[in-house]
Amino acid sequence: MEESRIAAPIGSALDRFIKSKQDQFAYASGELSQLLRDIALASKVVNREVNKAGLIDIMGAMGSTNTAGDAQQKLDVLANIRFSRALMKGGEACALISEESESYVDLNNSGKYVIAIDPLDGSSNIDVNVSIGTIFSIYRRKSKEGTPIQDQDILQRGSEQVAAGYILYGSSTMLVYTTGHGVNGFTYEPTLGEYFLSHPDMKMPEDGKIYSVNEGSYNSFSQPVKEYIAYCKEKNYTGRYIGSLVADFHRNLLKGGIYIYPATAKDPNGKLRLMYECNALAFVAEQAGGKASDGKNRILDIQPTSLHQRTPFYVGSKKMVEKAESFG
Ligand code: P6P
Repeated sequence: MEESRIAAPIGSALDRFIKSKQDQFAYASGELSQLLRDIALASKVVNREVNKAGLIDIMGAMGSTNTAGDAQQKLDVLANIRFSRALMKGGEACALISEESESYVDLNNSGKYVIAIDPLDGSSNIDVNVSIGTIFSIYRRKSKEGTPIQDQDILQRGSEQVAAGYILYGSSTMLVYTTGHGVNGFTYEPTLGEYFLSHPDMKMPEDGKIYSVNEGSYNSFSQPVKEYIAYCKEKNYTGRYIGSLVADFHRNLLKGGIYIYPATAKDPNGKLRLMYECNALAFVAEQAGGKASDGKNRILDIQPTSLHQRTPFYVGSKKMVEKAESFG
């Protein structure tokens, strides 16, 4: 039996796990290994910064510099720098799409991959010690290596992702990713500086009783969204909304549930970004047996027309998303 068909034992290190699954990745496993190693490396640095942010904030309150004497950078800018540098040095990515950069960043190397990333989603929650996350998508470039990056490399449908995932900086830090053959979760062991398989073959419960939506915007929701919320209340579902997409998504992945960020008066196309938030989580959700749409259309089928375009986002347990969609 091919090694990739054998379930990797809990506790497998990330690198070894990737190598054991190499025939599941359409391209050279070494390239994926390097890409995930680059992302994991940056996440370890961000994790360290996030975990001491509170302390530095306290110190920073005493002056405009942190204990190291550096001007304190906003963590999401710092995270963007860390991920950009790691990917540039790793050499496998030729371009980077980031929430923190207006245009894509040409990494000026012969890499075969394009990365879309939200370096630190929910960073405003750091001050109140709420979990935050990094969200990433990995695409294969379409144009010939060594030629200038083209729109066809950048504006790809979510269905073109070759890998995607997130890092959750929470009570423990986790890396969850898919290459299109299921979803696996790794927990970071800081004393060893390594991610270890803790959640093999993750499956999102087909149904659930948790709904995540910011009801503060209720008055500007469409009638169908209001009707679905009323349905959840009639069914005595639990409302859980952390205000941190990765944290809400991860809980719903484990326990079953739905996260909805619909169109609102303030954000008529929804608040969340297709390229570096929704596509990655939609890929993970589908690979775990869940569903993701904009309320009507499959997220992964949406053809992007601009880097930072927004979309309404319904993601979670398949039956819950289908029920929400059924209200029109
Ligand atoms: P609101 C954080 O800014 C974020 O992008 C997601 O992580 C989170 O789910 C959402 O926005 C919160 O937005 O409008 O409910 O505060």
